[in-house]
Amino acid sequence: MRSAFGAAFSRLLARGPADPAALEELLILADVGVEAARRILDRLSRSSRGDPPREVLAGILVDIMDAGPDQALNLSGRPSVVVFVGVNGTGKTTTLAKLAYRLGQDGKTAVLAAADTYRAAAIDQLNLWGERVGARVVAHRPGSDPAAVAYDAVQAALARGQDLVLVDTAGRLHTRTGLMDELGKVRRVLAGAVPGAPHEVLLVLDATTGQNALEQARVFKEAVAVTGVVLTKLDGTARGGIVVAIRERLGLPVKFVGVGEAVADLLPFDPRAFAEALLGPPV
Ligand SMILES: Nc1nc2c(ncn2[C@@H]2O[C@H](COP(=O)(O)OP(=O)(O)O)[C@@H](O)[C@H]2O)c(=O)[nH]1
Ligand SMILES: [Mg+2]
Repeated sequence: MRSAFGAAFSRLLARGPADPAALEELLILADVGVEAARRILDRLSRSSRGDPPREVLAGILVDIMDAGPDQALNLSGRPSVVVFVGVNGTGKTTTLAKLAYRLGQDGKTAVLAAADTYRAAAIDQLNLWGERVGARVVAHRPGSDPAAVAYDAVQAALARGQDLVLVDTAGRLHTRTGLMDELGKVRRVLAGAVPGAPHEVLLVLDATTGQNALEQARVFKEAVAVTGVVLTKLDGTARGGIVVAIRERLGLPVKFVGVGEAVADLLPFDPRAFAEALLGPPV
């Protein structure tokens, strides 16, 4: 995340209690959202007088963002099945490949399921990533049934004793029932194939779309049982406060952040480090 707001927060919080109006404005500019900003200010006003305001604010932000045990990826399955959902262009396919790469560094093997079957290009893209990260890709023809692809990918993982199945899906929001039907079927097929599957349903959100990402999250949360969020393109925005808004408004844990287009540009979300980056260095 670029630290454009860090300097402003630092200045505001450097000497004693900050002017609440100025702080509220800054929080909203950082995409924390109007309601979350109000609640943060409210908590700040209730903190004891002597404490350094920057540390109190950092503590409040960490408290909101930290999901405790839900922070980590659930890898309890054999194989663990992770489904990626989100609208087109948010970074689902790229994130899936980055995660395969990251877990591969830990010695874990993954099968990639090309269950975004709407566009031939989407299947080609996943095949390319599979080659790059050294993971097997299961794909059917364009237009085929996404649930059948997911099923075959699980069977391939079971047959080869692979640790993970990462399922790419199409991101269509325009027909909510279509999305629900399709993802519901994928989910049922996965649940029937592996106990506890899907172990994660990760909603991929583009940080540069700001409050719009929050609205997407609300719709997807209604349609499918989302277990966590990946916030991509944080390298392209200074308004990282959207993480706070996601936690505060939707209660979803942010599990990873995307910080670039390269395969290593996916980081586990660290609430403390994130709060420090948002607020800038203490002065
Ligand atoms: N700068 C940046 N670009 C990203 C990040 N994640 C994904 N992208 C880019 O976003 C575009 C769309 O990604 P893609 O994975 O195809 O999105 P999908 O439609 O949701 O599958 C691609 O050009 C990616 O390289 C990120 O963290 N940072
Ligand atoms: Mg894609």
